[in-house]
Amino acid sequence: MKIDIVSVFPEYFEVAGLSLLGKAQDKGLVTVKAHNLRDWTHDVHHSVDDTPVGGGAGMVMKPQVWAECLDDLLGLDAAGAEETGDAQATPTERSEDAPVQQARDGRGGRPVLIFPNPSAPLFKQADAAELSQADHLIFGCGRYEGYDARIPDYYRGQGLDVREYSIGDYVLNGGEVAVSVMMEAIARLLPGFMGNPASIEEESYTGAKPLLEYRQYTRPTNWRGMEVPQVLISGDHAKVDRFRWDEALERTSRIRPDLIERLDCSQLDKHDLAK
Ligand code: 6GU
Repeated sequence: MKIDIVSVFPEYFEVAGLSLLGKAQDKGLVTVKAHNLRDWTHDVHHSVDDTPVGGGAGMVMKPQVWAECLDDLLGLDAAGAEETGDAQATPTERSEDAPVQQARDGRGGRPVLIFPNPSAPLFKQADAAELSQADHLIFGCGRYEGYDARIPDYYRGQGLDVREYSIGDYVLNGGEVAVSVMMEAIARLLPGFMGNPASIEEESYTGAKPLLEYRQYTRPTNWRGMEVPQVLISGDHAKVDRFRWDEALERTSRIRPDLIERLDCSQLDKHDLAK
């Protein structure tokens, strides 16, 4: 998988060289490259934003700079004359789906464009799983009060797969942290990324049981006078499974009742339904 990230703070992504993501890069499973959006500016101030049309506080990221950058990363020709005239018009005989074809043939398979946006749908484990199948992801980090809404719309119009996601109901200063979160959630699902693939199977939100996980313990079984639940040292695997499933169900209904509402009831037995 190839990951390109566009940001005005590309240094932020130096961390991608560390930890498991760094190892995955060494193994050739994934390559992560962070680009500085300002490299696609032409003015002396390298400005990437402007005041909002219609008024209001803050600044909005300009579409021209983003498009020059994204066209480059996608291997697309400049689509046409820009409002400012800073990109030359290229009137061609190109057919409707030519840009997508170009993008596909360009750098590593059909790309998916992803823009973090606090006002977008929530990024879920299912999205991470789906995106882990892609060959090429391009993340565009917005800063300040966001980016011109025509940017994602334009690339959708070009036939590209464009996503906008929020990572939760809180406000961050920009998309960088959100991209780190999404990138890690996606990359760890790549085959060969995890040392032990079984640890992915059992996790919360995935697999047959989309519940919060049961609590874990290790030795010593008595620590500072605190015992681990006796059933876990009974050696009775059926009882251990039952105990863990009960705990997962109890914790989920208490902490995340929204997950219980979405639970497939065919996964529950009489014992569960009694509670
Ligand atoms: Cl994706 N961006 C920003 N700026 N804030 C957020 C977010 C994204 N998701 C939650 N808060």
